Amino acid sequence: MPYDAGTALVVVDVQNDFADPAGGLYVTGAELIVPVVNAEVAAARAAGAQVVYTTDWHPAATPHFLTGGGPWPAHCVKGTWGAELHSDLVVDGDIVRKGTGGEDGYSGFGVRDPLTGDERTTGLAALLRARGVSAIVVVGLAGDVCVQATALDAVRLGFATRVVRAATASVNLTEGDEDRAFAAMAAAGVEVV
Ligand code: VGL
Ligand code: ZN
Repeated sequence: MPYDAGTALVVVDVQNDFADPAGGLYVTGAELIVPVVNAEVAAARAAGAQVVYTTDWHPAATPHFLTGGGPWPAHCVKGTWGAELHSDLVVDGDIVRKGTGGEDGYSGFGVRDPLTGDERTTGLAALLRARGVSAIVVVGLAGDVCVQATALDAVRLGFATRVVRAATASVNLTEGDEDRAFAAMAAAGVEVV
């Protein structure tokens, strides 16, 4: 990908619970994208682009989890091994946490309380704008969940947005979710490469 100082690479949720086969919400093939993500990090850094990492960072009990009435097995509980970034990931930039108050935190830009519908920003957009960023490249996990939500929000917020599909892996909770997610991103104006 072409990077420059006005571009940020946003690495979404490359955490053990998604990326390690022993993780609580393992995404099939996710460990295989880590070197692809690392190559993007290296290219971004070499071009003077920002690199920012998001992390799903949930309390132990949340309506986001099956135990609280939500759709997901427990994952990325703050302070646990599963919430740590994958040990092979090159980490060279700020880390933005999402879902810390028990909300759904699908997008790196904002979270939503599934009970009240209250929405709150993570501060990512402000951080990027303060650094003169107008374009973002999104990679990471999962392609059909948090990558999709992050990329759609980025377009909505006015960033020129690309997703590197080979640097993502998807949950496919329902067969075809990944293809539908990439079609939706492309339809919204995301450049899928
Ligand atoms: C994610 C499901 C639940 C993700 C986060 O990072 O894609 N997926 N929470
Ligand atoms: Zn989550």
